[in-house]
Amino acid sequence: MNSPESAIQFPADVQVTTSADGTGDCTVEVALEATAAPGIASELSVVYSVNGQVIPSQYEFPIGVTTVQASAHVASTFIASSSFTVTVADDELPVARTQPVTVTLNSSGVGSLTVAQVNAGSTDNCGAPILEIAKGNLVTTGAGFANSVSFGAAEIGWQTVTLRATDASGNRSVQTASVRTVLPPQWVSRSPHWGVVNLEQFVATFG
Ligand SMILES: [Ca+2]
Ligand SMILES: [Ca+2]
Repeated sequence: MNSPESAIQFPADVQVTTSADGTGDCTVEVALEATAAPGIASELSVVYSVNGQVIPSQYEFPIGVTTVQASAHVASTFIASSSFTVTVADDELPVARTQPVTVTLNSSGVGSLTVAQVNAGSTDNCGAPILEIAKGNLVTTGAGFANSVSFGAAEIGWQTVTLRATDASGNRSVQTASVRTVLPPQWVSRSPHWGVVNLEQFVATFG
């Protein structure tokens, strides 16, 4: 018969994703299973621990790499110990949520739009995602994403911006938002020309 140590088969290093047990959190439940040769299997007990703390054999592992220590006993006699790693990766996309925004140009004819104005509660399963915006309807790999964008007088009317959410693991998603850019009130009242431009854009959009 083999030595008692070789009769114990500890769990191997494992790589899992957060979605493996259902989506919506940054953890995954993993069942740790050690096996023993048939003659001693019924008396095998294995204690698992992480950082010195005993954990159940069915355990919720966080994102990243966790080293698990395992100690095997047969009939209360210590037989062998081992360690292995559980590596959890976040494979769930963030959710980018936008809301329509109105940007009023300032007296210099410039209006700034920030991420915070466009964001309507974007989330990720692993903490708050990084949010950026860019002009236009872009894919996740599009260029020009930044914390804010600005509009000029030539962009009065309806514009589209794209909000991009990036989680800590680099997963990304996008969502567009409608942006209405309007002249400052004093321009509309003082300048019939600018008021007409605004109206023309309005008709083109809704007429
Ligand atoms: Ca999960
Ligand atoms: Ca995620």
